[in-house]
Amino acid sequence: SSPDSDGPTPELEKAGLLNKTKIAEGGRKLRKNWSPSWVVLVGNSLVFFKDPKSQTPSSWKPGNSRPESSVDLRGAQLHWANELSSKKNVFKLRTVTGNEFLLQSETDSLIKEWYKTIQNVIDRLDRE
Ligand code: I3S
Repeated sequence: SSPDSDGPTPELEKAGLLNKTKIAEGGRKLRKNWSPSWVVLVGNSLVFFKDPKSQTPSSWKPGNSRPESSVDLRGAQLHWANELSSKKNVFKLRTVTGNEFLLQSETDSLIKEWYKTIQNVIDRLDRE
């Protein structure tokens, strides 16, 4: 395929370490299992990688590491969800397909930035 077949390279909006747990898959509730995740917001997707700190230096090669999973933000819903956890600074992301994730950080400013940036992407996609 031609280099342009996927369109322009999507813009990298944000990347960082957050605590993550998936709580529903296709609307079906899952058992919580919190773990640190390297989260990358690029184009219309939130992409999750294994915590780079839990890997050996040689296993973490940016651009060479396979995502654990990724979330299409089109039609997604974002809500603060401190009632869903004993942890502070928790928000819930729900995809159109009924997958639900909680994301959390101990750092107030950091989680607020993530919330704002993800919401901006969702709003942009809603207007398209
Ligand atoms: O909402 P829950 O069920 O109280 O969530 C806690 C549990 O998932 C717990 O694991 P167990 O399945 O072993 O009970 C986790 O260790 C906790 O982190 C979960 O609660 P928080 O409040 O951390 O989201």
